[in-house]
Amino acid sequence: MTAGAAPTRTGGPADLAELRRLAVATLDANWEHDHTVPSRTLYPHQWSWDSAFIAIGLAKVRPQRAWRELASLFRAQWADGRVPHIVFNPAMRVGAYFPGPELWRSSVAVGSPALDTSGLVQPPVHALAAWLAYRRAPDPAGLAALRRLYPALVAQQRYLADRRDLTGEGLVCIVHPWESGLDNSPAWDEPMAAVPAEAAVMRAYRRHDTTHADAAHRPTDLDYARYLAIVAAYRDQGYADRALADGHPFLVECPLFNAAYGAAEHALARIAEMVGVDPGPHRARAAHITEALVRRLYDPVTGTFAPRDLRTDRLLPARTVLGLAPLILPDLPARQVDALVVEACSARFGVARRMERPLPTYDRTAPDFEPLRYWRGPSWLNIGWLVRRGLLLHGHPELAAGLHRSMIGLVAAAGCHEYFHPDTGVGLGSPAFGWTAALLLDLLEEERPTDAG
Ligand code: 9WN
Repeated sequence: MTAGAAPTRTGGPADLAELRRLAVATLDANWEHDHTVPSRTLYPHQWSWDSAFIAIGLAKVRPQRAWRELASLFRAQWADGRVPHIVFNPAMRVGAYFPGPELWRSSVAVGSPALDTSGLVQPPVHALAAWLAYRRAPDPAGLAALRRLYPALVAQQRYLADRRDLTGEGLVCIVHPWESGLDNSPAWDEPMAAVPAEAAVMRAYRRHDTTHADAAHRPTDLDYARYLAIVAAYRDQGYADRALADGHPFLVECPLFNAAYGAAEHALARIAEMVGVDPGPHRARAAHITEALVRRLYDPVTGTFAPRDLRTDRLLPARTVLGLAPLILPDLPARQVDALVVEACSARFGVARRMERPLPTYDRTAPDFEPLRYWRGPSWLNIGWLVRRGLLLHGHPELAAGLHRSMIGLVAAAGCHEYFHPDTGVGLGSPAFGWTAALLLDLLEEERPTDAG
């Protein structure tokens, strides 16, 4: 089915031209001097992986903005190369987002930039985004932007390789669920249960998210108490990674984060070729990451990838959509590709040529599947976009077309929501969400990604 046949239901934009207009209008409305806010209400600052996805969508319609989006994010890169997961807009009123700069206190950390930021990172999808933005707008201005970004993208990878590979085995760890981007995924339930905190901690703070979104669709107060406890542990070490091995409360190797880390080296090899640098070292690193991912996170019993908890050295049991993310690696071996296609097409995730229900973020058959709560079931466009890309890369165009149709159908019916009920398609969270609009635009372009694009 083509995008033109996207289902339309009452209340949603009717046709493709209207969908395109809605997406562009959403991105324009969220544009804030040099970046796009994910949402004016829920997330009024700049977020790291949001900006990467947004740049991909902006490239065709607002190419200059696509490059400004990435450039503004990288202006907040720390001296050690980390790209912070939030860059705070100083023009926003205090308390516009919780937790704000007063909690992160980045300005007193060694090597932090002039702007207030968080001290965490998010999945490094930026090199891939820069490469895809260039493919979508391959003009001299784009090439100049790629040239400027290349050293910063290399430094971002270097930070991860040098500071976050705690075992020396070739994968990098995340130190907070927020770093996964899938904050309250059931994947994190086991390690989070071991983080000491009580829901009562939250009485000292005022959460902002639950004034803009239904509390039943967001993480719980207990989740937030633990999020803050982990931030405090990291911040009180000055965000210095050398202390992580000495009892940091959350240390996990995540399959999505590491798939992005590997895909970044593939993208950097392409960018290096374009800007006249030897791509060989990037190719070698990419191969090393894929090999480590298969060795450390692939579970032959379940036939999918799982996060490894470094505190227990065990694979975590929840079957989440994080396990499908290694499909974005062009060099994933056929054995793992085939197993992930089986997993994707199982009743757990329901990918099919004629998908009847949107891709969920968690195993639909699990007893604790929650279709309304954030990353514990709902469907998100960035995840569908990544899985679709992986299916295309590995020669499954019919399955990719099913996902494509289902994602366009979601926005056609409900608008550019942050996430969607995985059965009914009802829109949840922010109603005008940046990456939903951006990735919808990209999907509407009907590009067929190959290894290169
Ligand atoms: C915490 C901005 C971000 C996304 C994350 C999503 C959510 C923040 C929050 O919003 O996280 O970083 O306040 O819940 O989980 O993936 O980048 O859109």
